[in-house]
Amino acid sequence: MTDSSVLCLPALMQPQPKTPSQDLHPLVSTLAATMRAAWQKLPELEPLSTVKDLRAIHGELDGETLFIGNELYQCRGFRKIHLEIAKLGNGLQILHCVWFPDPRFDLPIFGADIVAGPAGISAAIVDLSPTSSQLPDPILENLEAIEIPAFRQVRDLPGWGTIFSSKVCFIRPDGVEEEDLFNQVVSDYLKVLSDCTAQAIPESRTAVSTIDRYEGQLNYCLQQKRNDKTRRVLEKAFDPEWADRYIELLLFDNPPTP
Ligand code: BLA
Repeated sequence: MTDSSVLCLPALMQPQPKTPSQDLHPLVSTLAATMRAAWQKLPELEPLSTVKDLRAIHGELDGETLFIGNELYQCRGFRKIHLEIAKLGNGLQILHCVWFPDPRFDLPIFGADIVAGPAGISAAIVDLSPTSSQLPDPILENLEAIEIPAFRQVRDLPGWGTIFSSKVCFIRPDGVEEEDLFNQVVSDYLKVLSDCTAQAIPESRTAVSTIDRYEGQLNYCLQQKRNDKTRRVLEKAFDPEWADRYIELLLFDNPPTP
C-alpha cells in the first residue's frame, strides 16, 4: 500500500491545530488505554512503517472539527494491529480496533467497535473471531472461563455478522457501570489472546491450515466491508471515493497471500 493513495484528501480537508485526545467519551479513552496496554506486551512489537503518515487526519465539516487518529503495529503473530479513534461530526465518536493475525499462526482476529453519539454509546462490540471453522481450542477454553455480565441491552447481529464467534459480545451499554463492565470484557478477551500469542508456533506458508486461515481472514475483510453504516458515515464526513479507498486500503485491506 502506498501512503499517497490514502492521504489524498478532499479539498475541504484542511489541517487543523486540534489534538485528537480532546473531548473523547470516557469509554473511548478507557478502551484505547486498555488496547495500548495489551499490545505493549506482545512479542517483537514494531510500528507499521508503511502507513506512518496516516497517523492523524484532520479536517473540518460544517464548522465542526473532524479527526481520525490511527495507530498501527505488527508483531510476532499479527500482521497488523490497528486502533482508530475518530470524531466525525454530529457528535459521533468511533473507536475501532482490529488485530489481524499472520495466517501462519493459529490465532483468531480480535475486533472491537464502539460507536458513541450525542445520546451515548449505541454500539459496543468485541469478539475473537475465527479464521477457520471454529476458534482454536485454547482460545475457546479460556473464553469459556470468562463470565460475561448480564448486560441489559444485548443487540442482534446484522446479516454480515456470521464472521463473529459464539462468544461475541454486542451490546448497548446501559450506564457507566455497564461501560466499565464492557471494558473489563475487552481486557479479559485481550488477555486470552495475548497469552495464546506468546505460545503460538508458526506453520509453513504453504501448509493447508495456513491457506485456510488466509482465506478465512479474507472472508472476514469482505464481510466487514458489507457494513453500510461504516461506509455511510465516512462518505458523509469525507467523500465516497475517499471513504472507499480508506476502507479498502486501511480498515479492511485484504491480507497478502502467505
Ligand atoms: C455499527 N459502525 C456501526 C455504526 C456506525 C459505524 C455509525 C452504527 C451504530 C449503531 O448501529 O448503533 C461506523 N465503525 C464506523 C466507522 C468506523 C467503524 C465510521 O469502525 C471507522 C473506522 N465494525 C468494525 C469492527 C466491528 C464492527 C472491527 O469496524 C466488529 C468487530 C462491528 N459496527 C459493527 C457492527 C455494527 C456496527 C456489528 C452494527 C451494524 C448493524 O446493526 O447493522
